[in-house]
Amino acid sequence: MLSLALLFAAHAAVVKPVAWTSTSSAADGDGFTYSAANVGDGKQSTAWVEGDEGSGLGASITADLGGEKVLTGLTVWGGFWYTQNYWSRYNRAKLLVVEFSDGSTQDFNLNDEFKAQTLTFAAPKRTSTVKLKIKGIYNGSTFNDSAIAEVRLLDANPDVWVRPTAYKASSTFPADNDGDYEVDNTTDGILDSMWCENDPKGDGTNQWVEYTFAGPTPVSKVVLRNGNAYSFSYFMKTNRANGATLTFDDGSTETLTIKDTVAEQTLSFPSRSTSKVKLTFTVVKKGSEYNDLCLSEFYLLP
Ligand SMILES: [Ca+2]
Ligand SMILES: [Ca+2]
Repeated sequence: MLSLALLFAAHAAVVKPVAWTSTSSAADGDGFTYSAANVGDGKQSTAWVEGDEGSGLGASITADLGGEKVLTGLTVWGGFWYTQNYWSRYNRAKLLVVEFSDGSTQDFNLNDEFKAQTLTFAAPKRTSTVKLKIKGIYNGSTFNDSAIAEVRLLDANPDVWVRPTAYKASSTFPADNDGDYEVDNTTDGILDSMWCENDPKGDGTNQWVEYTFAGPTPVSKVVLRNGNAYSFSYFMKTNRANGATLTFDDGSTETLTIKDTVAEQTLSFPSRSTSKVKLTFTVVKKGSEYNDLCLSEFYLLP
């Protein structure tokens, strides 16, 4: 039973709430907003921060699903993820109580880690709302305010994309205060997490990433977010791909023309069955500030 539940969590489709609300939120300022909507904007760097007098114990956020859905769990980016330094300065949830629309609850103990954590429900749950209430905290070093950066609600439907079982890259930029730059950041649904190359001399041309599947799988399109998709401004500052070659496990290739846009794009090619796909960047558009090629999101679909 347990392994089945874990399997659901690892291969579940994401349920998008119609709205997030909170019991309180901190006043916006210094270019930051702290409303509950920030936990559903697809960015780890934006967070809900509660606005209570105290530490945030008892504060909650609620997702309105717009009707009943069956959920199997959720993935939470606990704390304020603007940078790892900010993360350590704000309170993080230690005990999170998940409450459903029928009033039933389940408690989850979170690790104090700068990492997304997937919480799997005891059984698939039919509900129209999901409330996350902070009942225990890890203390921040500077601010006595609790934060949650992002929440993704999961159902039992399989992914519509092909989930890789392994990732590889020609090079990877070392982790810094903003987090890491590993290839699996391209399939986490988060716009401001990404793979970036670490070729000290080049602009990213001929660098590559590779996605391996559990076995031969039909693929005929990719959905991607090019470059650094944190914002238009960061997109323009950072190298992004304008062309690439897909190489399949039989050695055959397809040429991709990638648009120079921060918006999501879908590119199609003749369908084939393959157990891995290598994406080699052939045309790179230089950013105005950082000479590193990045890719924020990349999904292969049947
Ligand atoms: Ca966010
Ligand atoms: Ca990402």
